[in-house]
Amino acid sequence: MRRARGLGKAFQLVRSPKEALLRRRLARKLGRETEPPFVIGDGYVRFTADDLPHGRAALEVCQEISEDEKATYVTPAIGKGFLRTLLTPERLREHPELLAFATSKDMIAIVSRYLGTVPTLADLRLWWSVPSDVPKPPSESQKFHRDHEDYRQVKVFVNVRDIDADAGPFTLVPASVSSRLADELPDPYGRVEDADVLPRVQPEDVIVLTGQAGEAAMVDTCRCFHYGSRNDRKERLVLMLHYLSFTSIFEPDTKVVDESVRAEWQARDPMVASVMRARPARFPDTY
Ligand SMILES: O=C(O)CCC(=O)C(=O)O
Repeated sequence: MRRARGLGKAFQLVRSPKEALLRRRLARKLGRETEPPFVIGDGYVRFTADDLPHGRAALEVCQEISEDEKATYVTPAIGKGFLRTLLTPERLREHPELLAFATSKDMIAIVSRYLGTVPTLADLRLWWSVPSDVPKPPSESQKFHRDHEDYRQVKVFVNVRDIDADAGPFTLVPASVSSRLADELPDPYGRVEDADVLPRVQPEDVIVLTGQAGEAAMVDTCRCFHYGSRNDRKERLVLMLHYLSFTSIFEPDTKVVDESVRAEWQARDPMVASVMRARPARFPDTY
């Protein structure tokens, strides 16, 4: 898996070397110019929506639209039944606060510092995890796993409503502990049973993102084992932002940040344009 990932990244680099280089340079420049309010430590950091520009406004939009979106939700033919996406590209266009939050200079400075490159915003979703009503054994992303888009990536999770233990909170193991755990597991790239994880880590190494509406975290889901949506009693609503390096192997198949949304944001400013840029692309000469 590590070798396949390395080859995939090399391929992306060969496709657009100039862009990859410029993004790295820009990340260094941003680091010199912007002192972000916090940094991502051991593969994750907790914060609140009020710590970043437009965070409160984005949270309020999600709270406002979620009831309507739930009422009109149509189950898609494919996808996980327990984890639903409420936001549509149309809603994103109607509520610019969401992309303003996702592309603020502070947000991009934090993610760029962690990734070493100015990221692309691969996706932005309002996730609705629906209760199963009857207890079921965890399946798919309800089991411990790591994502495979890259060696590093950043997902941001903002609690849209209060989330307690019954609402299927996102749960993670910090990167350093996950790395040691991966060395001990027979199949560290697959879905892993709790029985294989929990005896190998300390209870305090299992970080559960319960909290009030507005509490949030940034998580490197490639380095940190994690799961979520194990909820058989209460629903969970979270805003999820997904940042990738330009050279990441793949992006999500279906995206809320689609080409029409990107196109409208390209003109805002060079930084936003670069974050919203889809692959493959060339940096503008004026950049
Ligand atoms: O919160 C969840 O339901 C799990 C999501 C997940 O596995 C991921 O974002 O990679």
